[in-house]
Amino acid sequence: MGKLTNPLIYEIYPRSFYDSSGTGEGDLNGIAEKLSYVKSLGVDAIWIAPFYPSSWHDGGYDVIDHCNVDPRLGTLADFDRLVGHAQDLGLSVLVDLVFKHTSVEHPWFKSAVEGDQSAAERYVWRDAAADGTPPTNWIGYFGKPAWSWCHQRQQYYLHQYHASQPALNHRNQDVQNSIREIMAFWCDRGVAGFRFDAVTSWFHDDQFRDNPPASDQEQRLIDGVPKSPYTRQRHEYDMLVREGANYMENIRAWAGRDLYLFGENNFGIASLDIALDYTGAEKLNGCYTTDTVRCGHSSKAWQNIFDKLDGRWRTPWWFESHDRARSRTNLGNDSEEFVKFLAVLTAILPGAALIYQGQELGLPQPPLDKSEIQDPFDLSYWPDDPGRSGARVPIPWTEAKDNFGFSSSPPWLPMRWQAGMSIESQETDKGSPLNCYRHAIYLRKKYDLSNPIVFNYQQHGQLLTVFSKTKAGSFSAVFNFGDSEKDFELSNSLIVTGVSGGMIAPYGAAIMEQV
Ligand code: TEU
Repeated sequence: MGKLTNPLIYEIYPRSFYDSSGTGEGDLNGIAEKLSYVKSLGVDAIWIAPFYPSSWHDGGYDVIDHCNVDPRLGTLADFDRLVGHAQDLGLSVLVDLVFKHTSVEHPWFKSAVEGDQSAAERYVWRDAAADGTPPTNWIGYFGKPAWSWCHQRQQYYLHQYHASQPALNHRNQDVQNSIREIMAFWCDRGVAGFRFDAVTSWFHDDQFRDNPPASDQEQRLIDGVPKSPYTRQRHEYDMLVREGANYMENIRAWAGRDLYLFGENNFGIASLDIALDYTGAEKLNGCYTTDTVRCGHSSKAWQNIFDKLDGRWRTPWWFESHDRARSRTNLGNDSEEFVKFLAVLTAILPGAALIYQGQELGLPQPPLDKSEIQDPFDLSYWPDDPGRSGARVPIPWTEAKDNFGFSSSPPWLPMRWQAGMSIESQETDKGSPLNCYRHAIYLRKKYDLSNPIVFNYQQHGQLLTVFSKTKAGSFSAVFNFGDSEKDFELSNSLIVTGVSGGMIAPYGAAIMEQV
């Protein structure tokens, strides 16, 4: 299969996609079984969230062995079959590599704890402060101190997420060699590229300076909820770019030219600048970032983003992931109109884009009780933050079977979907979100909309208008981000939602061909 350029990538969270073995958790064979559905959407690639042996304290992002499959999800032979099947269908497979940290159960960390010095150097250790407290005031992303005490070594180890996820030291040669080997291992199995987890957090301040107390404004910058007494492991922007962004050149050199590499920017401040710094011809192809998802509901925000990117389409667009509450509820007004609005927007945005499983169904954020939640992020910020578990509830395949056809056993998170939301119901409904996504993706491909030669945009109050010229023609699009109707004349429309009788409704959108 050819090299990926500006791909449309479908994210699969394996535990919640499809369960082929009746355990209540999805698995690799389940993905393979349902690949033709994924193909039918028209996407170019799948990104499979971690399926490696894991201690499952952080949904699989606490890896014990980077080169294997967790027995709960299958085997390496299942993975190979999945890749073969994907290739037959013309779908590229991207896997998620977690190099920010490992699990405490990883053999490297276990050896480090047992006293092996070279294994210890793969991680970040510090002595306690004179009064026995952690060496710095850093707070992790899950809201707790970023240091945990290791009794055996009589030292603290750094972790910016859960205490079971000790941070790797990327300045260590053995870590770098392992990254190269792990990438080669998956390339040999036929993957077309990688998603690098939390890629902008791989480095820490090597001078171990305390963070200043966070200002109110800084606290609000983190997803709108004040979460910690200190800016959370807020590296100097300078260091992030100097060391972290330059490190991407090594990653590219180790991976080779042909792989599609993208990363997740989880740095909340100056997030677009950082994403741009991490990408480019010698670095990552793409780096997705919170600034772009947050502008889901404002025309002015889009104008700012487009101005800032200035044709550098290296920040894959996304509205959902396994880390965010469902967009219909979180960004929109819970209407089907909003779901279709995002589908149309996804069609015309230049560059790569991500779609998360179930986004194409317009699933709302499902209600969960605190007692049903296992995710450490959600447990820390409950109930102030909408959390991540809702997006991880398994997706509904059919209403005709128990557990919406996801599994023959009770699912690992309760499924409370409304009637009509399943894939089976939406397949037969021409006006469903699913069919709107299919149509939007079809247009994106047919007219090469992800690769514009010219891309202009204008914001007039609540309306955003876009003009795009590609090899396949000239197109205009309109999006109503406001809460009132606006005058609007349609001509030569390719896809329309919420436009009628010369008016465009709130969250109405259209793409038109200019003939
Ligand atoms: O996410 C990093 C990250 O940005 C999250 O911690 C984010 O702050 C949080 O989910 C709120 O939106 C990646 C993975 O996608 C996430 O699932 C992991 O928990 C995390 O890294 C640690 O590996």
